[in-house]
Amino acid sequence: MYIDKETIKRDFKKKLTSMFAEEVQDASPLHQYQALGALVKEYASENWMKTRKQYTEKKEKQVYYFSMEFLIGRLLMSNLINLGIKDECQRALKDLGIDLGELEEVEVDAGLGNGGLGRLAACFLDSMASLGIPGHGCGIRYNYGLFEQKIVDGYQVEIPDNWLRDGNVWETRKEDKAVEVRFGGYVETSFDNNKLTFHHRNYEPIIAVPYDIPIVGYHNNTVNTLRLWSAEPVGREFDFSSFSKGEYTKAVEYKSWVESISQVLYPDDSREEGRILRLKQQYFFVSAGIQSIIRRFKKLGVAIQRFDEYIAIHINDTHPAVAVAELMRILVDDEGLSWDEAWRITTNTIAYTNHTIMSEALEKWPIDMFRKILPRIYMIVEEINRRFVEELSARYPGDEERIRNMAIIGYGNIRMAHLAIVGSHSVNGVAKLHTEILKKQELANFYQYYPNKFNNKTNGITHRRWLIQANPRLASVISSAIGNKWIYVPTDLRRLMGFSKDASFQSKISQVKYNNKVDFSNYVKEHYDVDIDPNSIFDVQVKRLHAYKRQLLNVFHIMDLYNRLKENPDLDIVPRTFIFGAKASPSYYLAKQIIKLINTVADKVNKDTSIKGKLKVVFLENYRVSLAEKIIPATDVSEQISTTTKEASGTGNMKFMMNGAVTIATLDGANIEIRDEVGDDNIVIFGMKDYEVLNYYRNGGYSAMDVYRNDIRLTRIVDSLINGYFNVSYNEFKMIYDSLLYQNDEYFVLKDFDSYVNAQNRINELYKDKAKWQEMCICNIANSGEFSSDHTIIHYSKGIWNTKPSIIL
Ligand code: 26V
Repeated sequence: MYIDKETIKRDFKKKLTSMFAEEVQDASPLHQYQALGALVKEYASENWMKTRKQYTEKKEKQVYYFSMEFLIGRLLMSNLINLGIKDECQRALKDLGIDLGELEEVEVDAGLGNGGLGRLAACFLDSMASLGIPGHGCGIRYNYGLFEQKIVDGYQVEIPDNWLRDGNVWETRKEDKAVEVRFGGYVETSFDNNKLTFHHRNYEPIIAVPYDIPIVGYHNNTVNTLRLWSAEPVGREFDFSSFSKGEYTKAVEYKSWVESISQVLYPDDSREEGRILRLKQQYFFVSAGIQSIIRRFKKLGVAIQRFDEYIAIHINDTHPAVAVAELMRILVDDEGLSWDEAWRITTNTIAYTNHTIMSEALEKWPIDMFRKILPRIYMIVEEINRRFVEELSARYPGDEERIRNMAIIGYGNIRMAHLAIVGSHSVNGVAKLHTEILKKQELANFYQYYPNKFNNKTNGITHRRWLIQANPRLASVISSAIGNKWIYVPTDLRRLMGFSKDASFQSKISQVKYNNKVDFSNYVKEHYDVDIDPNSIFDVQVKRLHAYKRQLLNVFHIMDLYNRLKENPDLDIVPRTFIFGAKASPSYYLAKQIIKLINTVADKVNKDTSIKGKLKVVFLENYRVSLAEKIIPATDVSEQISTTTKEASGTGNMKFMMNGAVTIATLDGANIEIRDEVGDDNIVIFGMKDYEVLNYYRNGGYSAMDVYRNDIRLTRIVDSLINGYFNVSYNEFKMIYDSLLYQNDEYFVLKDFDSYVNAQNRINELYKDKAKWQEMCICNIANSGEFSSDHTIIHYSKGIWNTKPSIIL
């Protein structure tokens, strides 16, 4: 799309007038941002209509990505870039005395996700639209996203994320597309026309109202839709009738009960109470989403028996797995299909991605709770289970244990992963190792039973947001070397390999990094009043705080380095700035202690002038998408140090690589595939191998206590957690201490310590050789195209969904 500067100026002023009756110079940055956002949305609207129309007219197969989380962050800049009007817009605003960069900062992140899983969904939406694939998102419009994190006295404090306070310029409320979702009540059966029929009685109805957000493809006229559902009480009439009967309180209660459903995103912590509400959230958006798909499908005038030829539904983890039963319910109860026909359609339509082997994240719902909330859905799950167990008994006669372990319902629970596997035609892991572990360990029984369902789809990231948008300096240096084909075909970045030893190109790359580091240093100075040196190595670990991600290992290395510097202030190391960013789940106490530890170490180290500024530690508050966009382009060393086998894929690892950081990593998740791309010389690997970890988990034999006793560095570090070394209360880090020594260090922090310190020493040496370091950085950028989510989405599209691009002219 091309719009000239003068048109943008005129349209922008008009928007300010119509929305706020203000002139440019009188409008606040918020109003300026809102007017610009509304204008950009308007520019996208024609193509939005066109896209929808073409999909319908050509009866294109469409895919719906069902996810509890879409961590989309900000949209202004990515929409401007994808529409192709960023530069013109920047110039227009400049003429009006407005800095586009400043307006960008006004936008509040849409933080509707916890971490990797939610961000992946957002990257996938961008890639589907940019590839012209008819693919949409379906989720929940939470009134509150993931909590905002404040650090007070070194502790995490959670603050509600009221992201809708000033409205959301990107969404359109579609009241006419609302549907009803039913909870509770009971089911009556009757014989109508010789057919067993089910009647859901005495249920609580809820209205699901969709809010649509345009998903703009890159320079291709495609605009797909992210549809987020909001829960509302049924009609005003309800309130009035209750009121007139003197049941005012009941009406108010009903209203707040309904609204609680889309009120808040759950942190990814299964310890959290209030799981009932989460089950309601799941059914709420799944039912609404499927109803609206059916409604759209019916407009095509195609027989319902062919539903699966026109629709693919992808479920992002098990959170939307109730889709299997809901689609069955609609096909059997509402459409009158036979069970077998409905089952064929359902399993052909649905596909499932597993994102973790962490057992605490495997969803189970107690039968009683499930049945009470979703009585008809429960009956259907029971029937699916009954038939599945029958099949299993035929295949494995007498093998009761196997059958019990594989059943969907067992030990008083409904196992959502089993429902998802049985009810879909494809089950995929998110990196090669992860998929192998699923096949050989976690889901081995299912893999034996359904070998053809299992497949791998290694995760990816959108290079448009994570390179073009977040790092414009780098994007421009790349294009000046190899042209801009890489923007459309990201694997074309490989051609940078031809420049990896080129001194002049190396110096350009190094200059870009330096400038990004200066920008980030200024940000840290402004927000944290900490001076960091852009000439030091920026060593960064940003991700959710989890024991398995081992932020603790990173801290222990810092403590060791500090001890060494105290002993020898002239130690020959390149100055280092260790940067952390991480939210801990509110009830995950160990994780919160680790945050406190990082801040405590930071305090001690940063104040100590005797180490001559060689070491700084910064904990960034409130890590989120928009902060990731600032820190990743400024990073030298990317920390990907999870306990091998535990990180399903990781996607931050790919973002850093694409921005020319060197990775220090265990051979876990997609780190392995990154290593395969760049080769051993361009990544620093350490730590236990997958088979060693699996062997210890299976057979035991690890003694954390021995490792602690035999390594004097570790004795000192671990002891300092409880011996008054830090100026904190005696119990402050007791839980960390106990997890290592008395719970035998489940994640092998102590075991991998020595190998990690050696790897860090290698980083130090490598960095000293400027040319070699730059070569490594270039090699990482050059090989990152493989990890564009465009690539991933092409594989989903061909291998799972059977969708194809629909070019919008
Ligand atoms: C778990 C739970 C448990 C119940 C409360 C709500 C909730 C929400 C999220 C989760 C965690 C889901 C698993 C997850 O986020 N996995 C991550 O997925 C990324 C994308 O595939 C992958 O890169 C990461 O390695 C993986 O940890």
